[in-house]
Amino acid sequence: PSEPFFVPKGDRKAVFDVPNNDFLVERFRPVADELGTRFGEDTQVRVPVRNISFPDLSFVMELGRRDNFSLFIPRHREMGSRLIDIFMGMRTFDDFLAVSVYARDRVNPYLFVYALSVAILHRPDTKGLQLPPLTEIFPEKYVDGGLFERAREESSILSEGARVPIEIPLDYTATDLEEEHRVAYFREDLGINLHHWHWHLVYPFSANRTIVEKDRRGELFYYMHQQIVARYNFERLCNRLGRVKRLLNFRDPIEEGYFPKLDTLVASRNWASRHSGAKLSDISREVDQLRFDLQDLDRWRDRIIEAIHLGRVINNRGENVDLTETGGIDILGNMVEASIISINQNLYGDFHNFGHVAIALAHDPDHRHLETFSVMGDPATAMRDPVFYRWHATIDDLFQMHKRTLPRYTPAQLDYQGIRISNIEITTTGAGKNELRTFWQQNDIDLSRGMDFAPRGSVFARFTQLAHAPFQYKITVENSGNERRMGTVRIFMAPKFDERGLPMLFRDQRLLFIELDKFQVTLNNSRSNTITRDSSKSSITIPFERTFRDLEARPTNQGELAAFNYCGCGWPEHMLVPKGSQEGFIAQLFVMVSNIADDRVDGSAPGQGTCSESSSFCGIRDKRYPDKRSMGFPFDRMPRTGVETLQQFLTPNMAVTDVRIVFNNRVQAPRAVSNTI
Ligand code: CUO
Repeated sequence: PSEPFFVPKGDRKAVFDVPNNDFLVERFRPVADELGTRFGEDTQVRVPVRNISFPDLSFVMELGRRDNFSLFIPRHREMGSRLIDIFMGMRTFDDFLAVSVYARDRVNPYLFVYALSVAILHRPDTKGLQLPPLTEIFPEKYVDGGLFERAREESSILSEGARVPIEIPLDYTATDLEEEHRVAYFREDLGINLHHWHWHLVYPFSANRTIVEKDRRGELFYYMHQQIVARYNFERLCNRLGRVKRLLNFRDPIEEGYFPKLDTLVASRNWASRHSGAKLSDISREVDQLRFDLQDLDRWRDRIIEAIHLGRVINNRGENVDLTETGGIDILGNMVEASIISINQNLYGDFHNFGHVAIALAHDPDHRHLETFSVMGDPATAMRDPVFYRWHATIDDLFQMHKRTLPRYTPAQLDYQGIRISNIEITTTGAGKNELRTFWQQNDIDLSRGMDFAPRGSVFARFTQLAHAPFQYKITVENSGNERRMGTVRIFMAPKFDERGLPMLFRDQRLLFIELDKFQVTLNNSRSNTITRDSSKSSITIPFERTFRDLEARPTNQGELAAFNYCGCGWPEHMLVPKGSQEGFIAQLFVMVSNIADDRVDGSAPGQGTCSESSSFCGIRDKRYPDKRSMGFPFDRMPRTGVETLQQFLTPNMAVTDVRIVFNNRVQAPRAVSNTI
């Protein structure tokens, strides 16, 4: 990155005063003054850097400056953990700053930004420090590679005020000849990919245990990715595509090809493509010190499945540990992923991560072509590739296998005695009752932080995304008890019909329910409590500004500071509602008010605290997950015997209504651009 990572965008003209002889890499020493002048022009802020004795970075520097970095490759992962440890181990902020500046000029930039981001998210003294969006640091992970030449052209010929945004067409990676391309707008959405990257920063699977061991992280790995697959399937049904197929046989050719058309600016390479019909192979790459066979994946999966069916796993000491009704899923999540807190990595391996690796290296499994991994090897880019969803459908299937072994929820567990929902509806301004509206929206992002060019200043890329009109839920609830009572409102939506246009079986539909919102309410003891709630308040989303912009406004008090950076994690608000269809896609809206006694967690509640907007997907920093129920409740388990349809599943504290999602193929011009231009 050409901009100093630490300096907020408002104060862009800043340089680091590095002590003594340690200015940039030694090779550039002869031109140091010249460089200092060029980058120091108009300097307003000088950041002094302490002279400290620097830690040994030799292991971390074994990854070349111009190589790509993958969290999924164990050796890279170890380097990441080492660097995170170094950053976390600095006793004061000044020491941390000094070592960061020192590392920045030596370490591979992808590795550096990853480790620095994790450290900033977890150090107590950097809680208020903002992470710039990754789209700005490494725009090449998000936009068509051809764009950068044009951006350079624009910037070198025109002054900042005269530059116009460079438009990225919606369809640039494929055509409709490829069926899968119909859902490219979802896979390639910048906000979705930023969310996924940020989620993995907040929940790294490899680092110091104190960072990794967060409340219910294994379960959240399951739930957040289950919801991604559910949302993708919902989106597919809107586009007349069938639900995504699991990747069951690792020797079968993979039908879905993907040509990302992304460059790596650092490595000066294209991200590798995968042709349709590509096959996976055993991996043997000296360069990555990586060797494993597809049979290892088979073996790990067999052992995981055996453990699920036995209802217990074997830990590192050879002892049996039961997969219990509430805690089993957390053990499985960490074990399947696998995170360093896997209960037994020798036995259950590294199934999910090595699946990413095998797919990411399908084009050069033994490094004979000197190629590196493809988009599946990086959480910042993986969701672009159709195979991501096939892989995560496979992973989710393991979790569902476990969920199918659990006792079904009884009506008593689902119901909330004395609470009855009498009506639910959705209102969208300018639309009929229970109608949702979607359309295309253009937006601009600044590429300049991630590019080193002169003259400097902003250069914008204009991209097109799905969006929806804001809407409101109105829920009428009766409380027949004598007292006020609290409850948790849980709102989900799923397609009503399957691929053939037939009403969905509940046992299939429950896996397609996507969470829209979750919040606590107090109900008066009256016939009708009316609850209204804006869609923008959703428990899974963060606002557009949060996803894409540096936040200019600094938080004002300690409490806000504490939670500030969790803000970057969250489903982008513009992708809350699936696309629907022009004729109107019929979905079912589900609302439930559950009994607070079974929901409440001491000291933590959904959406409470600053920057806890996306608490359902991201949790809340330094707090327990704010909902005691199993994640995905009430749809996470098989329905009780006799329940074949959604209607039969309902208890009085639940309600369902049909909604239509109407898509309009018009493109809305960009909203007001950020105040950073
Ligand atoms: Cu998020 Cu596979 O875990 O990418």
